[in-house]
Amino acid sequence: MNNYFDEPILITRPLLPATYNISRKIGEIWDSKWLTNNGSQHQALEIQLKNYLNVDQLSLFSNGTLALLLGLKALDLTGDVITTPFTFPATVQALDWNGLTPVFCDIDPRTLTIDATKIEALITDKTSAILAVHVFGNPCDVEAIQAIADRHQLKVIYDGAHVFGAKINGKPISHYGDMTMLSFHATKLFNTIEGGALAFKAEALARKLDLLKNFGLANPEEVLLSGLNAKMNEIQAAMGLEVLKLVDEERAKRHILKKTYEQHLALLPGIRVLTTLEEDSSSYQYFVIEIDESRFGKSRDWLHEQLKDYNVFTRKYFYPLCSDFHWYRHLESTQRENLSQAQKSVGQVLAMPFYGELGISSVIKICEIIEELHISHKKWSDVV
Ligand code: T4K
Repeated sequence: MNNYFDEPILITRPLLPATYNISRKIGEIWDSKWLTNNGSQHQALEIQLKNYLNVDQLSLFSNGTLALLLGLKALDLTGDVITTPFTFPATVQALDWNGLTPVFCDIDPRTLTIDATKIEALITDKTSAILAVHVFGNPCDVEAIQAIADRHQLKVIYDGAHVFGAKINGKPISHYGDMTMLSFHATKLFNTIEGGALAFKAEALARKLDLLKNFGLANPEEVLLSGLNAKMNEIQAAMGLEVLKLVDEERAKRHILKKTYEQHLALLPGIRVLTTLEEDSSSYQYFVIEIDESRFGKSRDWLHEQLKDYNVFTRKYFYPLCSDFHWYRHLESTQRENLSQAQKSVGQVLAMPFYGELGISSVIKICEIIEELHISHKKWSDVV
């Protein structure tokens, strides 16, 4: 195994500022004796992110899941929400915690986002919203979704955990829908260790979200809403201010790695790159491929396992489908025949190692390993 990596290669590593820059920031926080509850680092980050992302309104949270959970709450949704089964559990768990019922819609085979052509058939008088996910940075069909929502007076919420900084037709992706959640988890392109935000347009929502993430407290003696604690603290915000300075360079590095992957994987049959967007349109969050077993000769699960022998750890995001969670078994929309594309894709998708520090030579080596595995399997199957 010439191509064995000495150190484990993971799908991502956090973007880390130099320790002296973080120490300096922590010094500022210590001097201020203000650790959380809308401190100066928090305020600075909110302004800088608004400018960087070019959004009207932005509200910071302690993580993306709580941002989504409280965003849904702020919109006063009821009953059923049409969503995708192909997502991270947080998307549907945010519905659960709001007492909302997910109605699962199948996905588009090209982008793996909700199939907009199948949404309308699922709408009933109980439907209050569409919760769609820009999966791996692939944007949903935002125009079609908005047209459906307008026809049926539904709210549209995007789980944009994977789309920090991405644009559609030159516009920030969060321009679409009533609100977009962003995740700033350590594994995201832009991170605040844990963290997240909601981007939206309606000014009235800003006040409501400020209340919801701070126990509904209007002042020390007035509780206006049933909220919870979802505030981003000063160390998270300080981390964000430093990481933001590194994001553009990281995007440029990931662009080169993406090109390298694409160039080398194009030589292999049965591998399709799912994250094809570039430049402004891309969030450069993940590099994800799909394995067509009938052409590649072996399954996604086989490749995932074999790569471990070379110290390469890919991920089968988003296996299992959310519609297969045991607590949804009673729901009609979880029936497998309604979700045939999602059932197929969930067995084919593989997220590859993708972060600037990985470097071009490691990407080439990973592609060579895949080629080696493909050839050795082919030789073997030609013999038997
Ligand atoms: N909606 C969607 C569509 C999402 O994908 C997510 C989160 C959310 C909502 C919720 O947003 P948050 O509440 O998280 O802000 C990871 C992340 O924890 C999660 O944020 C992310 N999506 C999901 C896709 O990936 P795991 O369980 O895969 O994480 P873990 O610990 O296995 O880490 C992934 C890789 O990163 C590993 O190979 C190790 C590496 N890593 C991880 C951490 C935490 C590091 O190198 N350093 C680190 O500090 O969920």
